[in-house]
Amino acid sequence: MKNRAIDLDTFMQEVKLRNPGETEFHQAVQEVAEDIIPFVNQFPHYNHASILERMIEPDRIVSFRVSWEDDEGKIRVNRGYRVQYNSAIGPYKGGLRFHPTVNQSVLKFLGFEQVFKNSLTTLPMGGGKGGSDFDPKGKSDREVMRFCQSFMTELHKHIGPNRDVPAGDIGVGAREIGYLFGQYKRLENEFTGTLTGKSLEFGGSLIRTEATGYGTVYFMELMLNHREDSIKDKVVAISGSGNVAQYAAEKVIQLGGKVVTMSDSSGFIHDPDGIDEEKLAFIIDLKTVKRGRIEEYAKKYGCEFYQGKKPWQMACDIALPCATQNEICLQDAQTLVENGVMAIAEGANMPTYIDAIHLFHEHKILYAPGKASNAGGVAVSGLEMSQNSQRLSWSRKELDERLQTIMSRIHEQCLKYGDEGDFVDYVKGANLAGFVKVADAMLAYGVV
Ligand code: NDP
Ligand code: 2IT
Repeated sequence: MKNRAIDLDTFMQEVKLRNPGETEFHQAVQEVAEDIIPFVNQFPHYNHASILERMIEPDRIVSFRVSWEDDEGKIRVNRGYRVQYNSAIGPYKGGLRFHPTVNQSVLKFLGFEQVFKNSLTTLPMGGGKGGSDFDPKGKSDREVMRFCQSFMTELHKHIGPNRDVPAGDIGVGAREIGYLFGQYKRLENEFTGTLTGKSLEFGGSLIRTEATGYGTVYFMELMLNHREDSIKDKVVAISGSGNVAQYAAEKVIQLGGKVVTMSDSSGFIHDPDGIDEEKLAFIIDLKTVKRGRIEEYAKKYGCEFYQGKKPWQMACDIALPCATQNEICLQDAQTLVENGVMAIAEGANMPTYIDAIHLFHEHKILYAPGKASNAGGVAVSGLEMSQNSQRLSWSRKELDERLQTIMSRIHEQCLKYGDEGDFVDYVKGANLAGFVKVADAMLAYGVV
């Protein structure tokens, strides 16, 4: 019997019933379903094979206890996860997030988006995501090490270079990857490329640290170039001050734009003179070495710090949300539009609510969803896997060129499916292009 055409509301009701309380996951599915449902109704061989229904269900979810001892000798308990979402086009691939807000809904939304993103990179990677509700903030290096070792003692059973290759995300940077990889190697007694984002001494790739931020800005430049414009002389508001925000800022500065805001979970700083390379070096040291707060920038450079506020209230030409999910609500979007924003590219995953995306579209503002614009990070992770398999390392120049080529291929795929003449719908373009490759692989495998 053949499936009938799918209706978005009925489909979303079913998703909510089957995944109760998982609001972030519902949001990520809705954003994709708005584009995919009309498409699978138009090309019913996908619908008849229930491909979308299969794609929203993860292959498996592993959830486990992580016990560890703090510096006072107290035993702490956290919860660890790995969501292995889809391996149709390659081994599961995606980051690990350590943050107190981590739960199954957050990791399912991230894993689901990762499937589409990894497909867009043109590299052979499936999608997955993992992490823990562990909060690295305020913990000593030794506490972080003991947590990572305990986490990996369980996770190692489920990952491997051809099975599942984790990397970093919020709260997981070079320090954590070092501890995680060290424990993986000990347990498996093998030196493989099972994690990416490794340091250069033990199989890491040049440009991986910069890749997500650089890639986001390359994508922004591609969108602007398509409208015969560029980043040069534009005023840019960035949120976040972690890995992605830092290197997005660096690339904007290199391309002649003026970065006026950065933020953390306490608030944002506004520097009307612009954050230059020297000031950015202060932020990178503050955040990655001293693990301090962005407010210290305002004290050092005598500019304004807005406690508990988001940067979107400041006038800008370009907005680059690079902190976390749901940081641009409808009201923020309205303010951005009123202040004349011309383009948004997401460095973070799902930082924009759906009604805010619709508002940008109504105003024909260039808007790149994270699954397209932040794919440079996982793309260079894919290149780290290739280098590890070859037991070679490529030069910075070669990797930066490959990153730029991948970002322009993603842009081309978005145009292929999202160009509507006077406007490019990058959400639709990314969703459809990401979907088709995975869906066609799943069709080839039969009913799995
Ligand atoms: P980091 O941990 O390096 O930095 C996160 C930044 O976001 C910090 O400034 C942090 O502030 C801020 N932040 C985190 N949670 C919140 C919150 N709930 N409210 C306000 N601010 C918050 O992470 P990354 O830079 O790696 O990741 C940032 C985003 O980019 C995430 O959405 C991630 O999924 C996405 N991403 C990351 C990739 C990567 O390669 N690292 C690849 C693709 C996407 P504070 O210091 O106060 O916690
Ligand atoms: O969201 C993401 O794409 C990442 N956190 C990077 C994943 C990776 O495997 O490099």
